[in-house]
Amino acid sequence: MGHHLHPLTVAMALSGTMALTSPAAATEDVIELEEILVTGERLAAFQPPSEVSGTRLEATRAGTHDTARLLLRVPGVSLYGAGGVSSLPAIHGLADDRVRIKVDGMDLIASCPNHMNPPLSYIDPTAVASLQVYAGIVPVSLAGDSIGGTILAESAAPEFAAPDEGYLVKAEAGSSYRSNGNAYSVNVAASAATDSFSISYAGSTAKSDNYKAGGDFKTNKATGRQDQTLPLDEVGSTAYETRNQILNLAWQNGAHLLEAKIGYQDIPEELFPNQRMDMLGNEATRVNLKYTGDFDWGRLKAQTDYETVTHFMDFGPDKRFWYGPASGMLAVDGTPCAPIGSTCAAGMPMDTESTTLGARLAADIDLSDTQLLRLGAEYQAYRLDDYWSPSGANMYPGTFWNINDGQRDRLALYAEWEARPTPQWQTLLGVRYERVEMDTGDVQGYNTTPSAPGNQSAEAAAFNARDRQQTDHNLNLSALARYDLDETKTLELGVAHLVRSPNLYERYVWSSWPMAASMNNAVGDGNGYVGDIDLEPEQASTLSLTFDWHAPDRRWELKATPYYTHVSDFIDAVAFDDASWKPDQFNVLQYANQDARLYGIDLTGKAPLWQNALGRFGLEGLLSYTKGENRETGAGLYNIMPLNLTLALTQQLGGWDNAVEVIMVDTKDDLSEVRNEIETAGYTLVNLRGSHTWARVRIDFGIENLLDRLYDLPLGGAYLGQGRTMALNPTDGTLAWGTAVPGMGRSYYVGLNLSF
Ligand SMILES: [Cu+2]
Repeated sequence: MGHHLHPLTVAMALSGTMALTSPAAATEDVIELEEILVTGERLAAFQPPSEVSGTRLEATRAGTHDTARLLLRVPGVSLYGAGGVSSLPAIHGLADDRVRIKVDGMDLIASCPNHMNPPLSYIDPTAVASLQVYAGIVPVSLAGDSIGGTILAESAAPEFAAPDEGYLVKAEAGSSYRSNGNAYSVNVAASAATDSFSISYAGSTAKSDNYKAGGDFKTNKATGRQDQTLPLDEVGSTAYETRNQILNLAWQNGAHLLEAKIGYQDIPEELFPNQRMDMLGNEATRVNLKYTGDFDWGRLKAQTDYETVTHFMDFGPDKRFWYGPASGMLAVDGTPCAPIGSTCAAGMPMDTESTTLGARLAADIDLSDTQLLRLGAEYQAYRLDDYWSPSGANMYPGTFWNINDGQRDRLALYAEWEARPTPQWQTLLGVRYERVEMDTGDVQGYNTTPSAPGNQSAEAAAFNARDRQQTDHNLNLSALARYDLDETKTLELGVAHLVRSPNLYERYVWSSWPMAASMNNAVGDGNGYVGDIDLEPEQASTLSLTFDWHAPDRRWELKATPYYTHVSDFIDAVAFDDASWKPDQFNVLQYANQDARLYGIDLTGKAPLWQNALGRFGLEGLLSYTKGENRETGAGLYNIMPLNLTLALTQQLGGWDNAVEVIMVDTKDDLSEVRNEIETAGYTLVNLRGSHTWARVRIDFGIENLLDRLYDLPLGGAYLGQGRTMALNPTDGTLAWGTAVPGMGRSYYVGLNLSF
């Protein structure tokens, strides 16, 4: 915690001025690495407040296949629960599309009405070399169409052989096992390089069954127990299987570096405990071309990338079971009742297809030894189709077009000035303009006759009669100043005004038919959502201060970051129809602009305790508090992580690195009323972690939730992991409102990594 690798790691590697050893090889000589980098410092880019890389990254990724979980101990970050590899990071209470997430520089977009395939789900934890987090205040060169902050995920930079070395050949292999859910993963990486050409490949696969909670959680406030088709402690719809591959080619010639990254992901199954559907197929292909050049005047970076996503949803096994015997309508085990028709349905296929084209040009101009000017232009063209093929019963006879030919194009220009007027002062000032243009084609329901269920025909006709083209002009500003009072105290002050336009689902999802609306839900609360074409962009103004008190060598440190954000036109939700909205149930809601504010504090610290024959002992801590308020209703904002504290007692001895971790989380009772957000109780968890590093071998092991506590995930949403999920509020005892998704019970994990 608070351990800080120098951010130049990425900047230097990208600029091609030095080839960086992979973090896997760095292991114990992290300190040395820092020193090397610092000596090469020119005007340093503003350090991101947090970075996860090197040994810290390796320790964090043992036992998880979800890249977002690598951010769990980053100050200010909390995670919305989703599928096993798709958690959505929130920064200071703002999540999902409100956070700019770049994977190897690409702005990836979740193409799914439930945001099941968010950006970080496209890179395996074992392929990540570093994660940098900017909370709230973001330099405009890294911001854009987001208000909460920025997360930069980078895979390993290319390595080249030294000029007199001839060839460089490297390989790495790893495997992990987690007892809860019987989860395992395998990853391999290999690279070969001359002094000018480098080729590398990384592939990984991970698989898990449903996990088990620390006890029986299926007690439903409304109806007693839910259907008992699964053991009472088994969390339905938490299984997954993923496959990720990256091929990276790079050429280096003097001060020029050209990189081509080709990525392919195939997720045959990822089930969702807080969604009514499951992801039964996700295929993404990416090509990413990047040029970096060093010139007398500075550095030039050019990048273009193209991604296609094919996403498919239907009911996974735990959601399919109910239908056979109870309804007499749908097949139990997936055997289709043929032919489909008004009395026979075979599931509910939902397809989403998208393409994303991105292009970026950035110039870092060295004005002097102490001043840097960054100029940049970015373009992104996004296309999305979301359609549901006929499957019978009410979902019949035609195709339901949720979004037809959705378009969202962004054009951005920015200028950013960074300076070090005196050795103690560092300042940054930037302005960024974005134009966001959106449009979509005509829609239709399954059934186009006036008697179709849920008012489909009339709502489709009204939507089609509207002009749906929208253009937003968004102005972003940010200013940061850092001042070293002396070698043990640093003060940092930031102000930012950041703007995000609504996404395609927020503006263009059109049906209030509960069955259809409940398929559109990006937050896992079980409600149905209807869009609003006239939504305005969200505008967030943030003020943040960091006081950083530390030993000159950072053996101990204490950091406090209080922050305040006011969001005008925050996209919250209101009842779609006041007359039918009820407490303690799922409802149909509509996105609406409302004023909101968020404030809180992050506290982190670490201190050495003692040193004896058993090693060096230390204490690390992280405390986070966030409060979110809807200023119009006075209610809380949805999914705000309650007050929480993580303390770790660490021990280092030779190659051993061990820790006892205690996590304390308060009750979540500051709730979004309109969403009928479920209260969750406070809890304490104990984790044990160990690792040993040799020159070419690293082993990680541990026990998470040592005491097998049964607890609800505060940000896990509503449990929809089994039973009859298609009815909004079923009355037959299955899956009523009121059960939260529980966290994982006791779990043993072990991970092994070898490098050659
Ligand atoms: Cu989906």
